[in-house]
Amino acid sequence: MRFKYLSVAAALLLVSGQALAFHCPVDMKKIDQALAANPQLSAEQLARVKQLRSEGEALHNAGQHQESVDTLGKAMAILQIQ
Ligand SMILES: [Cu+2]
Repeated sequence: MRFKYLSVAAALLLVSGQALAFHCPVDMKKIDQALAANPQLSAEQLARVKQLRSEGEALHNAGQHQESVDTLGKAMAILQIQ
């Protein structure tokens, strides 16, 4: 019985991990689109967004999807997109 619950929990974790893995490229695309639309940001903000964007991509490529989503989320907050 216990094992059954554990395997369900493990399966849910796996699914949410895969959903996150899919989430990062979507966020990166949103950031790229926002950057391409000539956002009204200071030079410092723009540099920060680009830094967060590349950090997020590196984290995603390293399999650290939650960290990637968090990092990309900070860039999206600066860009004021969701
Ligand atoms: Cu990812």
